[in-house]
Formats: sequence, C-alpha cells, structure tokens
Amino acid sequence: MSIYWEEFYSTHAAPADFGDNKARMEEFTARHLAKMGKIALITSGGTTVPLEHNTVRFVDNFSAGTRGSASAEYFLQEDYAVIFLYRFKSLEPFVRHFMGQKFLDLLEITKNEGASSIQVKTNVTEEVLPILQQYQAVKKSQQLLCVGFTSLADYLWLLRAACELLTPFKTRALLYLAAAVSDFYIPSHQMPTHKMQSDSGPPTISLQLVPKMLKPLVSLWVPEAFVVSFKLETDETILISKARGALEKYNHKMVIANILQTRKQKVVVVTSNTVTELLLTPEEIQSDLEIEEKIVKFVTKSHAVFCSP
Ligand code: 9Z3
Repeated sequence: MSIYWEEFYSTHAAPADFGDNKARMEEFTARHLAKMGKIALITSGGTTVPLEHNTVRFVDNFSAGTRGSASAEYFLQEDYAVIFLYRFKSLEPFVRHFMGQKFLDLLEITKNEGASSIQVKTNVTEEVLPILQQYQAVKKSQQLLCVGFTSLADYLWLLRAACELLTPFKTRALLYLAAAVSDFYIPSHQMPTHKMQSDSGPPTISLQLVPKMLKPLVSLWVPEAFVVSFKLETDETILISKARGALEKYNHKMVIANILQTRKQKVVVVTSNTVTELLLTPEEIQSDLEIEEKIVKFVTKSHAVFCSP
C-alpha cells in the first residue's frame, strides 16, 4: 500500500533540528536571490529507515555520496550557489579528498629547537593546494551551504523546505537529485517505540512504499526549475526504459541513469528527445578524471539553454 505525499508530512513529525536548518536555508537563499545568479540544490548519500522510534536498528543503503559531493565542487566551479543536502557521514565536498588515514599521511612533524610543528609534506603540496584554495574561496564567497540529514523523514522534510525556498529563483534553480533515497519504509504509526527484543522471536518487518516525492516536487514545489533526477539500476536491460518512464511520469527535464557497479565510469543522460552516454576513457581513469566533471558540464550547458530567453 502506498500513501499520498501529503499524508507523509501529516503523519511524520519534522526532525528536531528542522527549524534551525530551514532558517539557514532561508538566509542562504535570500542572500543569493538578490545576486541573480544560478543556484543548485544537490542531494547526496543514502537515507536510513528506522525500525524503532528510539532507533537502535535501521535499514540503509550503499550510497557513499561520491556523486553528490564531487558534483558540488564542479557546480561551484561553474559559479552556482550550492545547497548540499547530504546524509551525515557520507562524503562532503573538498574534505572528501582527505578522508580517514589519508589525512594523517599528508602531514609530517618537524622539530626546531625542541618545538614541534606540523606541515603538509612537500611531495603532496601540489595535490592539497588547489583543493584548499578552492575550499577557501568558496568559504569566503559563502557559495556553499551544507545541510545534513540521517533518516528518510529528515530528508523529505528538508527537501520540501529547500524546494519552496528555491521557487523564487524560477528557471535559475537547478535540482540535482543524486541521493539514493529509500523506496521502502515503516510508517511512523507502525513502528515500535522501543528496541525490538530478541526474546519475542524473529520479527516480521513489513515495509511500505515511500510516496514518490518527484511528483509534487516537479508539479507544485518548483514548477519552473530545471530538475535532474537519477535512476539507479543493477540490470542494464531495463535502465533506459526506466529512465524514460520516470521522465514521462514526472515530466521533468533530465534523468541520469547509472548501473551500480559501473557508476563511476559511465552514465546515460536521458531527456525527452536525446540519449547521451558519458564515459571515462581508460586514459581519463588513469589520470584521475572524475565522471562528475563531465556530468556537471553537460547538465550546466543544458541548464544555460533552458534559462536563455
Ligand atoms: C544515483 O543514481 C547516484 O548516481 C548514486 C551515486 C546513488 C548511484 P554514490 O553516492 O552513488 O556516489 O556512491 N542516485 C539516485 C538513486 C535513486 O534512488 N533514484 C531513484 C530511483 O532510481 C529516483 S530519484 O528510483
């Protein structure tokens, strides 16, 4: 059984930090609206689906947030203001390059007259410098707002609020919906309050369909915006037909279709009258080119055509 999108919001309370995040997005959009530039809402990472109100366990998915965080950097390079709506603990723009042990491996300790100081190793300076410079420029110009979420409900509340704030940007708003949002969940009223107990035996968990928010998003929340959705499949034979089906159903501008295992090397961009394959050559992979650079170039070019009078 599936419910209508309105019912989701009337039966699932807004997250505790929703008011604060909404205020941050209001401030950001008000500032950028006056500048008359383009703005992108990028969604990134997976969503959790809690199995208990006091959540100990949840259903999750694979998404690392590479697509979203890398794309955010390329949109910033194209002079977009960016709202980056990301799953906490998934990758974030700029810092994604130096995750985990790699960060510590960039550093060395030097000693001078007994005093220790920390420096970036000379042989990696060239790697760190352009990223640090871009990060600092973006910070100074306040072109990037990162807003985190964890659960499916957190995400859906923030998504609607962000869309409503983008409405006044009209065609200058671009939505790039790269988050891997769960299709299934347990509605709030069917979830136990406390941690499920193993002495009650194995639980039977019945998941329901999440309402398709792309429908109100395109037709009601941001009707003039350039909306790009993503379609993930594991079966190559249904990928393009699924992408076409989504375009016909939701009537937005573009679907970027990808296969789980090859998503870092190849995507197919489907519009109402074109199908374009974007891929990395072995040489490009060798030289660490990212497919997101090609995707963002393609998308921003199409957005420019869409915006031009
Ligand atoms: C994607 O297809 C993204 O490209 C990935 C990126 C999630 C595969 P990573 O985060 O992976 O870099 O590890 N996102 C959308 C997937 C999705 O759930 N789409 C919905 C669907 O296919 C519709 S919006 O039905």
